[in-house]
Amino acid sequence: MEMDTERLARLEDLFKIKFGSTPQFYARAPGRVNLIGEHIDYCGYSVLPMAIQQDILIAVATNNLSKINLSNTNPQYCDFSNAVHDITIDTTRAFWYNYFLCGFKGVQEHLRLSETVGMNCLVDGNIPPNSGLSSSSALVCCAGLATMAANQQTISMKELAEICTKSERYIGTQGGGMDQSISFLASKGTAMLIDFEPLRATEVSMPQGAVFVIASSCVEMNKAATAHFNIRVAECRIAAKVLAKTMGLRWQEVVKLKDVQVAQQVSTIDMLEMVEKHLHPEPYSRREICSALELSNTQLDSMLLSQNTTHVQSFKLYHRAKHVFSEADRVSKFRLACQSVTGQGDMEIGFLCPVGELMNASHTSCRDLYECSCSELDELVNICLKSGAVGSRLTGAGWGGCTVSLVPAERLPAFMDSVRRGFYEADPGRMHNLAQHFFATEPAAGASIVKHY
Ligand code: ADP
Ligand code: NG1
Ligand code: MG
Repeated sequence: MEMDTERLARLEDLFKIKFGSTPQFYARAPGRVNLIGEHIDYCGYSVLPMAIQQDILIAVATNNLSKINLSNTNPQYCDFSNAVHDITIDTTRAFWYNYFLCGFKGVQEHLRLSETVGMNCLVDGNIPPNSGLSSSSALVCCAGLATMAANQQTISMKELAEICTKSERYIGTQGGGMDQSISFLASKGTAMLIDFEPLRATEVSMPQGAVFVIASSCVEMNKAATAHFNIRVAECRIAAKVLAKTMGLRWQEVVKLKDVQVAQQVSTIDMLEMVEKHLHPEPYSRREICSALELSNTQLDSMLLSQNTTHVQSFKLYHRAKHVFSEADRVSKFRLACQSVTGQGDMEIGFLCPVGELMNASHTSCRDLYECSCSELDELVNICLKSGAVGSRLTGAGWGGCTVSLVPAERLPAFMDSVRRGFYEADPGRMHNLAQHFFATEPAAGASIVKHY
């Protein structure tokens, strides 16, 4: 696969200066843009992301000191050192190196080696951080891959995705497996439908003549430093139990919203009716949830909440469940719409509209039902649509970060110009490093090890 040899050469030089030796190999893991299927991976539903060119690249050499020595080409991220045994990850502070430790620890536990080898690592990343493009998982996955290679072991990409999905949770966020799966299973030139349990990645060709453009709202949001993300995970978990119990299903066995649908054997659209019938739009208090599920407050905390969500007093079950079931339905429709558009000889913009409409509906649902947008993201989506996109939505967890827009290729230059003027030039702070947070993207390859370049 192609590698930016200049970047590798620069990294090699910096590694020599830092550690006094030549790297033995390089590990690379990409970020991703999620085209549709937001906040549903942890509910068991399929999602449709593609890898982006931006990645985390780590230069690695083993050491015989049984130590992990970490350094970063970005001086904002401080050096860190730790014994290979005894890895503890502090969930109260989201230090950058904790994401590395997540990947390291996941693979270490999986391999169960009597001795894990020490590693000197220099990390170089170009994914805009805290922006919904999955810089966190790229770092976790890259660290996991580097640890596997340093110990001269082989683990399949699928297994690595599952290991890193679990081990990123050491940071405190209780995510699904979208980010780690696409980082390991992506292949160049195609988006992927990712199914869970069992994990599967299926290529989905994108319509010809259409370009996906990523634009940052310039608002950063670190998911491990805030409770927003885990509150949504908890709301979905509680909604699944309450819904299942009210519907007379075996609710003790239900964990995810998809479990309710599977137990009831109906479509995702039918589940929207079930939500109308069995849940109420007013937020549920702790007391109501405890009484519905026959739990004490302490049991609610330990069974359904996490360390950073035990303070939450009210939970919006109806709105979150409506988002999840409708978004799961949009993912299937998006895939079908792409299939029917691909292969149309001369692409007409009209063909793209159904695909774009699904992205727009996804954004509206994220904004109004899931409440994971913010005013800057909403403003940017509106500007993108006025500038010629046929669809535009927030991507990733939200509360800041990036949008993804579907733009007919012939409109691309005018679109870039109009969004630049309408959103970025309106605030000089947004113009800083513009090319890094406003760009057209193509599906990139998944994670890999590079021995020589
Ligand atoms: P994202 O949406 O980018 O995944 P998260 O909030 O999940 O955002 O995690 C981002 C965190 O990942 C950053 O705050 C930082 O700690 C870490 N990170 C991202 N990129 C790098 C990098 N190049 N070097 C070191 N740490 C990084
Ligand atoms: P971000 O914050 O964009 O990396 C998170 C989760 C995903 C998924 C999306 C929302 C992690 C590592 N990632 O992604 O699993 O739930 O939000 O669709 O928790
Ligand atoms: Mg992340």
